[in-house]
Amino acid sequence: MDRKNMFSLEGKVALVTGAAYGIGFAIAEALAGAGAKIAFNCRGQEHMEKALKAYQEKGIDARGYLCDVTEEEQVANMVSEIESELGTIDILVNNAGIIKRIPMHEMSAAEFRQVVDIDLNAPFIVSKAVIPGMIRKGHGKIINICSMMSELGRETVSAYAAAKGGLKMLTKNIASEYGAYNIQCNGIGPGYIATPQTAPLRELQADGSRHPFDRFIIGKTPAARWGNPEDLMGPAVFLASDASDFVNGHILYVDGGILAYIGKQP
Ligand code: NAP
Ligand code: GCO
Repeated sequence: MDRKNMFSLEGKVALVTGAAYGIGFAIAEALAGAGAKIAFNCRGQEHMEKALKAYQEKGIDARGYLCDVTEEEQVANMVSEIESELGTIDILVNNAGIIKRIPMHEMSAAEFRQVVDIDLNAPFIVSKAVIPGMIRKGHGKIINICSMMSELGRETVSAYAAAKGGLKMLTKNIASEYGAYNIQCNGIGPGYIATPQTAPLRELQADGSRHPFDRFIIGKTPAARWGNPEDLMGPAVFLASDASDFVNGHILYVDGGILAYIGKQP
């Protein structure tokens, strides 16, 4: 390890899934800032065009690929295109994800399956596609974006919690199975982050007051604030870099202290 540049990603190729905006975009920006070449994907052409413009405005020459991460053939084609255009993938961030907030007894099996398909099956599919290249190269970094719901449950998010709990264990299993190939697989568990995914939980009420859930999270977070995607940038660079070569199977919670805190007295 070059101790002076242990956080450098110069010469590395990073794929960040679902990085058209939100947490994925911030992580891709951080990895680019550390020197990585960036590939990202999403499903929507409109999202793609806006994302490419946003990356260019930040001086990042990101390559975008329209790909549904639940579709194994699309993922295989995307990885093949990245490898021919940028080189073998050194860093994979499984970030793409959705949530459905529906009481479990009202949720259809199809809705449950859709969340698990994107949030758990897809990280398996994409990791399976990139690991052979990492083995050939003799190194690799896989970062799975987990959640508070990898540890905790709450009303209406049964599918999401099941998926993110499974993603925590998939992270540990990839770490176990591929550590011998100098591949490190870790998770980042963001707390409550202000992105489109959580916008419904922060909507102002008709009387202009804060959403009850917004107030709840402020009370459950020692930092007394929502996180921003930028709060995840440093942890992502750390887990993508040589500085974390002996960190494997770890979920790094970036939650402002939520998991450590019983919560403010009402
Ligand atoms: P977001 O704003 O909803 O962005 C999700 C991204 O994933 C979008 O770029 C979306 O683009 C893409 N995506 C969704 N399904 C996809 C699919 N099947 N194939 C390819 N791309 C897909 O979400 P976020 O808040 O940034 O969250 C990103 C990740 O962090 C998710 O895994 C989420 O579960 C996790 N997380 C979020 C929070 C939070 O508080 N925000 C906290 C903990 C964990 P398209 O729709 O165009 O495909
Ligand atoms: C919810 C939120 C959370 C966050 C995140 C917390 O409805 O509870 O969407 O699930 O997205 O996963 O870590």
